[in-house]
Amino acid sequence: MEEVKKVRTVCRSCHGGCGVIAHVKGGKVIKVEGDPDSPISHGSLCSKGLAITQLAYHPDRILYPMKKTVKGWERISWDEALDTIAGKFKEVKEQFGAEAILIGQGTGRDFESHFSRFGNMLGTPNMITAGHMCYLSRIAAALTTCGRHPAIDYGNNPKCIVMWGCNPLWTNPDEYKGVSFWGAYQKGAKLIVIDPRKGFLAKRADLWLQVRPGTDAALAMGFHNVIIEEELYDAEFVAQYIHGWDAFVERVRKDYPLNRVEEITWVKQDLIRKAARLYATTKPAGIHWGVPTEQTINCTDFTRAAVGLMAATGNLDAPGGNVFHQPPGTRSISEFSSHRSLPNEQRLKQLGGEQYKLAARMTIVTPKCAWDAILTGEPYPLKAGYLVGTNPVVSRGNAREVYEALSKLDFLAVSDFFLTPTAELADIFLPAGTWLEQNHVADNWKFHGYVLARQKVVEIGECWQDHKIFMELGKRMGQQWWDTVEDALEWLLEPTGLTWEEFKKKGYLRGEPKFYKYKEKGFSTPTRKVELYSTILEGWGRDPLPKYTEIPESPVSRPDLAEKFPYILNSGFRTPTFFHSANRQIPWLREIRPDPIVEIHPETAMKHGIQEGDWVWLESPRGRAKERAKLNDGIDPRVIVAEHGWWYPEIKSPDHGWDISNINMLTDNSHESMDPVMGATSLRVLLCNISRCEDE
Ligand SMILES: Nc1nc2c(c(=O)[nH]1)N[C@H]1C(S)=C(S)[C@@H](COP(=O)(O)OP(=O)(O)OC[C@H]3O[C@@H](n4cnc5c(=O)[nH]c(N)nc54)[C@H](O)[C@@H]3O)O[C@H]1N2
Ligand SMILES: Nc1nc2c(c(=O)[nH]1)N[C@H]1C(S)=C(S)[C@@H](COP(=O)(O)OP(=O)(O)OC[C@H]3O[C@@H](n4cnc5c(=O)[nH]c(N)nc54)[C@H](O)[C@@H]3O)O[C@H]1N2
Ligand code: SF4
Ligand SMILES: [Mo]
Repeated sequence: MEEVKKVRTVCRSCHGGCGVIAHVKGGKVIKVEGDPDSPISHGSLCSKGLAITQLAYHPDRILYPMKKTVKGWERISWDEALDTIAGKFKEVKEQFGAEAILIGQGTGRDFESHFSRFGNMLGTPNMITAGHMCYLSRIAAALTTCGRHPAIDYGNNPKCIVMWGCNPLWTNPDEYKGVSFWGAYQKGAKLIVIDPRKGFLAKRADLWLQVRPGTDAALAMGFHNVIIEEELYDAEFVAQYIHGWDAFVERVRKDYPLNRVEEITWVKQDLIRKAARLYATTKPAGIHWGVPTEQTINCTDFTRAAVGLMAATGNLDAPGGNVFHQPPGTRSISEFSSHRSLPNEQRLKQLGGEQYKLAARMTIVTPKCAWDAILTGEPYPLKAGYLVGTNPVVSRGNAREVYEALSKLDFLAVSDFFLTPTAELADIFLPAGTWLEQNHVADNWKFHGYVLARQKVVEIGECWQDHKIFMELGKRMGQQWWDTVEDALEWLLEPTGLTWEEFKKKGYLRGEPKFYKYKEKGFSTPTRKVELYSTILEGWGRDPLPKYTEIPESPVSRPDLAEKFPYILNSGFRTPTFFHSANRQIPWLREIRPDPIVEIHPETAMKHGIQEGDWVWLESPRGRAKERAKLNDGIDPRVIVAEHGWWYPEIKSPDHGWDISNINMLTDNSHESMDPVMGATSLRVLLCNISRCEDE
């Protein structure tokens, strides 16, 4: 019998981080299990991580490069694929300038260092990611306010946790896996949950605030109101370290009395008062906030107001509060990505850069500006694109427009595991390696203070890890890269004194924890203080103080539209089995959740003659999508909660049913609906109607 070899590595079926022991037999991974020594996951793995063997060895997975011909997809060599892409890109660059090439990724996939280096060296300022409305938007707002991202410090046992629009037990996002939260909660922390839906955590919370979707910025200002009126703030910190406190207090007193906050947010004044008191008087207390707070016009203002709460209560960079974790000492992503190689005159051409200044500061383009440029040729046309690990036809706002725009590009290359609806629009398909097939210093883009050794376990077909694809494509474009993927990792690790081989053996590195760092150096903002009054926003002619802006498409702002579309659609509910548009073809996962689910209140169901399990149409001014109704009395009857990310891999090429249950057929990406400095798309709050599908 052939022996089973065990290899220690790190998962990345979501944003990644969980430690894995992969069991290999006969050159194939036969199963994975949790690594008990992982500082991130302590032996736990979720359903998506456990199902990696079904993904990696899926019969539909594409294992070699392909080109599209009149007869359909045809296998080609890596040389032909990369030469074709490089040839096209050179042509476009010569004729239209590098800015006419769009490169795009989706959510954090642990290759952003290579993605940005490739883009910068190519000379295109037009890089789209999910960062305009996810995570990077939070980092950007935090940078302008307090200089760095303040992550909740579960390791030092917060006594009060505010779970603000986040569901970490299912989503395990960014800095923390659900298990870290659960550990702190089990030790007796008080729990405040702010969520329009009564889920697992809301049911266990000491206080549950059922907020109207999209109004979190107003609620945060309501918390401030209580903290100011009852003098629950840390007077010493405020006096020494907050810039613009008096102006802020005036704003809060004048514009956010609790009766107005109740009217905006639907949360009773008493409950706001109780929650603000609990947060402000329990020390230490941490806020863990999630992506729904970012996917509206209030994206930047919410994060700024939330950072304000951490600062005013003295919980900023305090153990068990919200802390600035120390980096682990490797080279940073910005160093790796060679920022300076993007010439300033190219930077200035960034689409939307004049309008979305905060996004421009992070060198990302809100995708709407890219679609506009392709479809209208204004301010200049985009001609070619390379999309890596993203399925925008399903994952971006206003899917119909995305589809039209990508179809209109002269040339598109896509790297993925499968032929998704987006990949079907490409001219060249590149087969990417999964996390089982890559060497990387993982998690180096996160703010949790760790880097982790992800080591290659197997090779499958002709798939290459994306890092290698960027390198080899880059070299063909005349860019400076290292000879091998591992050589680049050696350079990343160099300041730590470890080689890649040594790092692999060690497993991970952690920055030495240190708190209250501001006492020595202040905060990394222009005034060295926490800027509740932002000098940066002021310089851009924007409101320097946080505020709540009514959602442009809500029953309040558009009563006319609400006559036909009376419900608030809260789209993007995550489930433990899927990752956005991924995993619909994985048998173990699809079996658990075979259909797209939309949750409605029983009263709403009754009004429309809908019963549990019925297929229903959801419709907005932009389009419609079909999902299956599930009754839930834990949501407000005025709100509808729908899953996103649905396409049907089982419906064959080329469209795979991308427009049947894709909730982004309904979402809006108009400039009026977006955050004015970040360009965050409004995915979570819009108006819709519902009806039973009569043809089912
Ligand atoms: N299984 C799985 N995990 C994932 C993902 C996935 O698709 N599937 N996606 C990953 C990505 S890219 C991200 S960004 C993260 C996101 O992860 P989270 O930040 O946890 O986001 P969600 O699970 O979408 O929403 C969290 C909670 O916010 C509530 N909510 C909805 N709208 C609002 C609102 O307006 N205000 C407030 N206060 N609460 C609201 C929802 O009901 C939900 O309970 O998850 C990551 N992890
Ligand atoms: N309506 C609505 N829409 C949303 C959201 C919402 O809440 N509501 N959430 C938004 C958020 S927060 C985000 S971050 C975006 C995410 O948007 P995307 O990142 O575009 O979505 P995914 O479906 O995760 O990724 C697309 C593809 O990446 C492939 N992939 C996975 N790993 C790799 C890899 O290592 N290499 C390569 N080459 N391919 C890989 C998968 O097979 C999948 O086909 O979606 C957004 N869309
Ligand atoms: S939470 Fe993410 S990193 Fe952890 S096992 Fe699941 S998919 Fe993998
Ligand atoms: Mo995200």
